[in-house]
Amino acid sequence: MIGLFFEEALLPQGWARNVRMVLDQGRLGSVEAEASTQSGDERHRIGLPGLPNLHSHAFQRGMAGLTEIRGATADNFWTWRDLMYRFVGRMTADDIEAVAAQAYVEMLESGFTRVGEFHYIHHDVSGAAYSNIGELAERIAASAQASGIGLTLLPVFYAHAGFGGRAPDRGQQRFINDIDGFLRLMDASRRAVAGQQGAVVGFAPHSLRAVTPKELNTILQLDGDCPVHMHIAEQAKEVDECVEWSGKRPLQWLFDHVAVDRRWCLVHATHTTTDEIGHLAESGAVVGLCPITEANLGDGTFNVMGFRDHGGTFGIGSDSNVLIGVTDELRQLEYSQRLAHRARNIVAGTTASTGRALFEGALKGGSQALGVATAGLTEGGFADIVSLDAGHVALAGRSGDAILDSWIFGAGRSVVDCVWARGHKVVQGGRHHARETIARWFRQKLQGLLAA
Ligand code: NGQ
Ligand code: ZN
Repeated sequence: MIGLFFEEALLPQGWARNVRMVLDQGRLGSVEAEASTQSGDERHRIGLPGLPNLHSHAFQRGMAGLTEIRGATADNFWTWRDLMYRFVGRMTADDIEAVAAQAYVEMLESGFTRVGEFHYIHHDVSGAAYSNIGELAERIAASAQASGIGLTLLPVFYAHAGFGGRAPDRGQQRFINDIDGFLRLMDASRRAVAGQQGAVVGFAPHSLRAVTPKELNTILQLDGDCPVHMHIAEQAKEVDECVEWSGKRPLQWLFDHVAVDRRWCLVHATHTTTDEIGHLAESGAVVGLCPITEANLGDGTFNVMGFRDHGGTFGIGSDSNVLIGVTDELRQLEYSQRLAHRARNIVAGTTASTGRALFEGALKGGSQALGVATAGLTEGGFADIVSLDAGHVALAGRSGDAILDSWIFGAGRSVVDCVWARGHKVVQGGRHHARETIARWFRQKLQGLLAA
């Protein structure tokens, strides 16, 4: 058992001084405030819980920065998606594993200790099934293992190209399963993570575009308890097509046909009416906001104010992984609101510190969405911990909430010192222990991919 001592740490009940934590087999055996150090304790100044990253497509890290060129036609989400499909079309299983490992290292170095991998590439480059349907789920599990990040694996059910059961496009062949295939994929995914402490398997109907109502109903009967994630109402065109198909907007349709509750994570929910916002908050589902990706893809701005006023729960995800960063996501979330409303300190509502509201909001919502029962630094919870470099100039003279505000708004990832994921210290001095080897592997795969 390892003892960690923090001069100041953020616990579920708030900031506490002289906090001693005992790490016991990946969990927090005890958390005691106003404690004294014991011999052998590792001492740190500032301790925070690690954050869950509730929505990632790890493979997209490999194309970061490669779609920022204006094409001949108007550039938008759909033209970006065509480029993304082309990239998918070239990635081998080895490529996917290396790129995911790199993404997970970067997540850990920024302060994410668990990832919700919304995993939808299931077949080989030709679109044919691998002999093992869990081949790529195993690659994702291996990357999580190599990096040490906690994994909530969300195998995706994807069957159609658009509302009304439209046949899939050529670029979508690697994603497609029928219900039987998906059931086998679920079994294989459970086997793929079986050896990993704290791993969770949920599932994800990709979007209302990709599943029919009948298919959705069938897969929802799979398991009464695990997390269910779905993309929804991200693009205006998607809302229009849904209305054309059903007479209802996507969220409205979902609430009318499915019992949406706390096990759900609705990713994006960018385009909502006031009614939908109220319903969303009351359902207890988590809204999965991916602020950097939503800005990068030109999605629009989620109605944080309305949602906050109804007591809704949100979490954050790095989605396309064009840039990976805890502080970057939280800052972008708040700034998108400030720009839209020409006001300041919006996510905070009535509480005082925006940094605190962002951080604790993302901790609570992310934990719920990823199937982690105990959020934060508390006895029995996972030992997912981040220490900050108190000597960083951005934190000069800061304590309590000002640490979070200054880290998020005045600095960034350079303030992260150590990160423990399920009790293993994987980042020290801001650097992941396998940073060099994984980066070398990633570079080698990218050179091959981009030369092709
Ligand atoms: C995805 N990404 O599944 O990677 C999607 C694009 C789609 C985002 N929505 C594909 N950000 O939604 O059809
Ligand atoms: Zn997504």
